[in-house]
Amino acid sequence: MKFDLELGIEILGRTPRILRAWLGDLPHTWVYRNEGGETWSPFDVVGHFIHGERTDWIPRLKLILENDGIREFEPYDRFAQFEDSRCRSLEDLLRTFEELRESNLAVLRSLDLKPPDFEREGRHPELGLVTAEQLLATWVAHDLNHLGQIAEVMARQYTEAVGPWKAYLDILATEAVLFLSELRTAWASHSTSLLNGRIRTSERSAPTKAASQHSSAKNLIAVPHPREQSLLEPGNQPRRPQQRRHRLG
Ligand code: NI
Repeated sequence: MKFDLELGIEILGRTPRILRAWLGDLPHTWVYRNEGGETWSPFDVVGHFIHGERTDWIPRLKLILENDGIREFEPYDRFAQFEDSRCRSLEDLLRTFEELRESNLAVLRSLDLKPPDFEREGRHPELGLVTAEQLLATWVAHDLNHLGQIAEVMARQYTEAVGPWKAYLDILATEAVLFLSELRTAWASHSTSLLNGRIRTSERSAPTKAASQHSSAKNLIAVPHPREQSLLEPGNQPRRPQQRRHRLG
């Protein structure tokens, strides 16, 4: 789906309300528990949202518009929330995030971006040149990424409590279990396809809609299962990290 600013703002504007409705008056047991080790609790994730509002999205957008690829972004500290959130209440964090997001969306609208602005570039310390549009799309996807992380850490508090139903719940699976499951699916699908002699390399990477609708017909290609296709792409790693954090900022 191509990026659209108004559609993106629809998500960005909702995130503070989602967090308040979800966590606002939730018992501490849900809010402060992580998955052990260096994993994040829902409280940590809210702090991370705040740090992004202060140092990442709008400051980087302004840098792009003012310097157009010349000045490099400041590296993003993905662990700053542990210090910044110390001794603060969840209510305090939620209110801070609401205010910062509202003010940042007001700034975004006031910039009145025109089509050429979306193509302007910034220099990321690790990724190199990135466009304003990519930054804004990442802002939206990043919100959803960490909302997913909150769902994960909360669901995984019941990893043992659900008993045998754990086998049916992807959200409770460890990375290793998911990878093995995907490998099995990929191997089963791949073996069948090879036996039928229906795979052609060029079509593997770009199955057509018509082909996927009629894959049993004699002269049509076998369409890889989406999981298989994903695994076969060069450089693809097991799909799910332990938590939906991100390596880069
Ligand atoms: Ni993040």
